[in-house]
Amino acid sequence: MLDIQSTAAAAPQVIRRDAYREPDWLVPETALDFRLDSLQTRVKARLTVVRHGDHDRPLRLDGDSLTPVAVSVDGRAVTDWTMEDGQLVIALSGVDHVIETEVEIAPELNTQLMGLYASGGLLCTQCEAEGFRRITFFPDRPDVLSRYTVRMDADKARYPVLLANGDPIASGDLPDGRHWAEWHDPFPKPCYLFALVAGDLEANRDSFVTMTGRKVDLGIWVRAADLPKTDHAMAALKLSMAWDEAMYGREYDLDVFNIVAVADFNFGAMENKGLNVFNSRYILADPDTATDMDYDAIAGVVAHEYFHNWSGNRVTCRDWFQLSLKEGFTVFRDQQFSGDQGSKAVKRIEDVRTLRASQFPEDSGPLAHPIRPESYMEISNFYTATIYNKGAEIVRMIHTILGPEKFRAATDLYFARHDGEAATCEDFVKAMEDGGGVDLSQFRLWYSQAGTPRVKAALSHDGATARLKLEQTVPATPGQPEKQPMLLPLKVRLFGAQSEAPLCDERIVMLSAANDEIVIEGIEERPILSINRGFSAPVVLESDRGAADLAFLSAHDDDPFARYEAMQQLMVDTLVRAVAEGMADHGPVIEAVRGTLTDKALDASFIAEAVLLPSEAFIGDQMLVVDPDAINRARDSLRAELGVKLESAWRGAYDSAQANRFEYSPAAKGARRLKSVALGYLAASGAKDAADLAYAQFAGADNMTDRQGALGVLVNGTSGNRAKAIEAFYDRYQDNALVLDKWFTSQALSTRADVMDEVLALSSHPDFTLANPNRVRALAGAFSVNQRGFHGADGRGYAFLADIIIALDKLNPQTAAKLVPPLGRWRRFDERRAEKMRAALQRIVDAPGLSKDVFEQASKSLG
Ligand code: 0A1
Ligand code: ZN
Repeated sequence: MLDIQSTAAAAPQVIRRDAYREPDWLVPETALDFRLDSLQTRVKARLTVVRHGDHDRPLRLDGDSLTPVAVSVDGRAVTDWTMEDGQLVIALSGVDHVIETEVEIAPELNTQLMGLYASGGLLCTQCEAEGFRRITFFPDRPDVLSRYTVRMDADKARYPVLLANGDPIASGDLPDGRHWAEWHDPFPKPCYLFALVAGDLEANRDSFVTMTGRKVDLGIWVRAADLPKTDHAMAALKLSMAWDEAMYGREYDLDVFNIVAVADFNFGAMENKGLNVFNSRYILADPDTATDMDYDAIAGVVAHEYFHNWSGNRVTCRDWFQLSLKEGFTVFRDQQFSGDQGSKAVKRIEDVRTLRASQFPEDSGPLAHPIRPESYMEISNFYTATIYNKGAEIVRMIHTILGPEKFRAATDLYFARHDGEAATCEDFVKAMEDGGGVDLSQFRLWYSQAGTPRVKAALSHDGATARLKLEQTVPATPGQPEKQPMLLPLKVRLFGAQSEAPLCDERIVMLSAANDEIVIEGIEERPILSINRGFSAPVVLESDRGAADLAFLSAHDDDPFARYEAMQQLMVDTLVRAVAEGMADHGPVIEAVRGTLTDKALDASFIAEAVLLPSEAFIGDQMLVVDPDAINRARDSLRAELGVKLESAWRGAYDSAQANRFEYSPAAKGARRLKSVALGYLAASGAKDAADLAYAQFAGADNMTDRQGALGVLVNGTSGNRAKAIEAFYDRYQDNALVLDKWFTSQALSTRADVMDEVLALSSHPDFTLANPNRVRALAGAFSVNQRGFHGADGRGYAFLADIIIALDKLNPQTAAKLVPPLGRWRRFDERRAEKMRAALQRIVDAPGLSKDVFEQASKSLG
């Protein structure tokens, strides 16, 4: 007999890029009316709809978990509508109509944090990508642009502040302690940019005068107690506004720009038109609670969201396959901005480190996808390092190919051509070609081919001629077994081994074929190759440069990124050999680090980056089969020897930064960074006084960078100061959620053998909760990138993560799905670990009632 009772849920529908069709109906005007209440919010929508094209298809309005209370067409109540897969379907006879709907929603019960939800007593919205359909019935797709008027009323005591997109129009009081406000946004926008916030908030107010002399009122809205922590974000906002005018000619276009900070948020922040909503971790900062890294991240995210006003809002995306059109470009813009605020070189190093830590693994695993994907089940799974960070690298390469002036001409053309439109990646590339006067035909492969290209470089020298042989391959990725060669802009320069001077100018080699040979004449002495300077192409480079040449470049290259890179390569080569052979000669690394550490011409922030060993995960990425224990031993041993052999240099670096009082400046930040790096090496050396030094730094710090830096060192150790510091930190900050996240993370990143037990205990701590995404990421997210802890041979790390994912999926599928990828790396591990990782993934896939978010990630990860 046929088993018709099969319980297997139908696999979610796959959406394909090539299935794009223009919308059947447009919505030029939208009026929304909210009667706000945490448990019972009534939403009335009035849509002016216009038939688009010659067809007789009905109007389909997307809805997710909505039930219509009332529907009317042109002022008359109708009942002949139907519901199909959540959509409200209404047959219409004319060319234009006015559609009114009414629904009720319960923000307090919305644990997904998509749509209208409650966070710490506030009501706020998150609509990107498909959250608006959880608020009201609407064609929830980015190519339907509408002008919005929003009226809301609410209890005045609970929700004294009522904000929405655009400009405030009117407000007033109502009977029964309620009040109302109306906002109007003159710019047509897709519904993913809609936002509303209601709550008991106070504003840090300021203003900005634009390049044409218009005054814009700025407000950063937070709980009253947090007001003193908003000055840094406000300064960053004003800097961003001025920078976008100077660098891209982009002026802000409304009279008001508001930002709201909320405690519960799935991502970093959201660029809603005129009303950005932020995860509070990217707004709130003071020296006592935020690290220098937090300060930098705040400035970067404030800039990112602000820059979206042009790259994303004025020119938006036609469909979600074009996501990198706004995200890759905007990340590139925020990276440029941050580079301009401090050291460009250090910013580039940080960005490349992020790319290698999060995007390269994605590109070489089961979830690899091009920056313009071909298909998805759940779009929120595609807010990835590939779309964002690789997308930014691709825009950066266009910038490199065009040069700054032509790039500016091309972006001007792009904004002028597509202002007010929903555009595609192809539109962007075309504008770059037309504005820059170049042919980017082959370059377009970067949009369609996934995988990180590998480049082999070999330099030979004969007489006065240097020959650079280049070979590129692009690895196979899921669904893309065969690849074509890409266009790779490689910045190259040669240095003289004897003269220690450059032998030629920097040139950009455009590698377009699988193999090529570049000839450079007039090279009279043995040349040393500096290649992919500034990380001009996002590739993995293999070269035959030995330890001596890498050490030379780490000391003499004139490109600071290339110096850093040479040092990293030297360290990686040494560590990979140590893992393979059980030992390696540490001498060249130690001497190169000594040279950098004692080079008076270098600034502290650069030194701190350059002397850091590559992470265990990155070392693993270089190996066919990752052996976490051997990597850990090799890295610890090199670290210890660096600590011992250079002890006096570390002490010197530590002491020279010790006396500084807190100040937020590039020089002071660099000094603090180097201080904590030096402390880490002293602890690794086994120096008797290291734990006391760390505890003294912890207890005496006047800022969070020093305090957390010391805590990180103590947490890895065994001294009695460890427990004391963990407890003191908790006691001091237990009422500050953002700092408590650091407390969880510091322990989750511990390098001790008992980290799994500690993480399990922390997951039962009264302050651990699945309801807050930051807290989940602080513990489970951080632990999953702690290679030695997470990949403990007993497999308990995998089981722990699977348990969290399954439990969280019931509340917040988006955040749960983001935790899956570390399990998908099973192919890279030995069979015993791989088996346990697959079992964890299978248990997730088999969990009853699984969301499509987690199903997509886990089933693709099983491969
Ligand atoms: N567009 C935002 C990212 C973002 C995406 C989805 C969200 O929904 C939960 C929230 C934010 C950005 O790039 O900053
Ligand atoms: Zn963005």
